[in-house]
Amino acid sequence: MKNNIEAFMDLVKQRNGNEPEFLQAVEEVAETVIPYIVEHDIYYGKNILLRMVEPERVISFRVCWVDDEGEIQVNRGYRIQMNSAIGPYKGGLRFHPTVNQSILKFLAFEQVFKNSLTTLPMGGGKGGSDFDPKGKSDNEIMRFCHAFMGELFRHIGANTDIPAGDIGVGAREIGFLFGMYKKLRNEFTGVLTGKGLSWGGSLIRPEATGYGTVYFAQNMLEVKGDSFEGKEVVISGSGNVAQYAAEKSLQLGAKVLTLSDSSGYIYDEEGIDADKLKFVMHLKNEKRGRISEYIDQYPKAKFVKGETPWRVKCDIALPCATQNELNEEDAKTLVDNGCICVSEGANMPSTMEAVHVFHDAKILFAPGKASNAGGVATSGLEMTQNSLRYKWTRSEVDNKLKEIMSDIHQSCIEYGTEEDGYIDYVKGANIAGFVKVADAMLAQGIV
Ligand code: NDP
Ligand code: 2IT
Repeated sequence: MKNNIEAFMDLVKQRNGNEPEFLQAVEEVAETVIPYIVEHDIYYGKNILLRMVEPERVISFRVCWVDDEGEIQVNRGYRIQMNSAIGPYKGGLRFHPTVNQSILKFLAFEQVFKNSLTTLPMGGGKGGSDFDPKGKSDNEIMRFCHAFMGELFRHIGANTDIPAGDIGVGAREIGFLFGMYKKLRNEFTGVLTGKGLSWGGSLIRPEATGYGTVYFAQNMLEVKGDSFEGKEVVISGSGNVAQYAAEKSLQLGAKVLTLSDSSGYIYDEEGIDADKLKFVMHLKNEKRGRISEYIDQYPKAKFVKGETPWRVKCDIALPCATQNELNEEDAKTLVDNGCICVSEGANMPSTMEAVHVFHDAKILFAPGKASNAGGVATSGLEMTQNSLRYKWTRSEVDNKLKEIMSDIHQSCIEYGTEEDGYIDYVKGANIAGFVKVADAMLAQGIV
């Protein structure tokens, strides 16, 4: 089996040798899916995984815009259309200076499996730009978004490819992107999700990824007869996903100890309660400030510069910032400190070595493609409401989100339960995600 996986990875490395994040995401899937393929004749010998690691289309384009000083800026835009076997391409846009083809291909690849898990008919894609939104004025953001859509519009559409937000792309950016799409196409369609409530957005979409990450953790804990009540929770990030993961943890009776950004983390021993979280939301979403400013408001808390929060003792860890933010050492520290549950809000925040540590310690561990799928699932619900020209209530959407997270959890149990009863959620999510896409690809022939 090891030989099969190595031979497959050698091929993928030959073609994508300079794309480390993409190779990492593929290897994690290959480790669990290749053994499954070998045992199942309908998939064996069809190069099905080799077809899945090759994007259906990679689009790269120039984005020129003028900054507030009158300087002409040039950025690079991308859209990776990874797999459309079960539905139109669907996935977020990331604006961050680290964005490159490797990062977007890893995200697009993960998205294919994640979207398959949601039970909704969505293929996988991802896009973005190396544009850095930090420190830019609202007008600069608008000009960049309009310039970006000036090219992207010809590659997307409500039945073709439906982008949404990710790091650096939130409600403000989706508004500017939607405005330009509508102008260029002269049509009002659900081509983007994460829209504002008055122009086609869905209730609960802003909350969905964070809430879903906590609902998934709740499902895992329930299997053990446990809950969030009274638990200490460590969260990384302080953006969209982290904020709503914190909110739901608090609603379920847990104590949230940390939040972070790329400069460091804040540790509040007394707990980040609902009022303090409101302050953080205003600080990050309106003022676009730094998490270190938390201690100016709450001096009893401390700010630890340049570090991630994984050394803080906790019961539950929710990594909600970015890829590879939790390494092997961090995983060992969490396990040694008694952490019983890790639910990934971010995409691939744990390195492969860290995932192996969690697996070997047999703690509850949910990979992002299962636990953060609530965001894209609710995007799918936004698409449904747009098609119906209808609007569901907050509780209707929240109940559907809960149901979807519970269905994903069930799929992981179905495909991931080991002989000793331990649930390997990585294996479960990868195989369950794979089967649906692979069956569709087989049915559609070699295209
Ligand atoms: P936001 O832009 O709202 O927030 C990102 C947060 O992560 C910020 O606190 C940011 O800090 C921090 N961060 C970003 N890059 C780094 C880095 N290199 N090192 C340390 N911290 C970093 O993004 P989201 O909350 O939407 O996304 C967070 C994660 O969740 C990403 O992995 C994303 O792919 C994933 N995700 C998002 C979904 C969504 O619906 N939004 C759905 C599913 C997954 P700083 O301000 O300093 O950059
Ligand atoms: O990684 C993700 O799932 C997202 N950024 C959300 C994608 C979406 O289409 O809502």
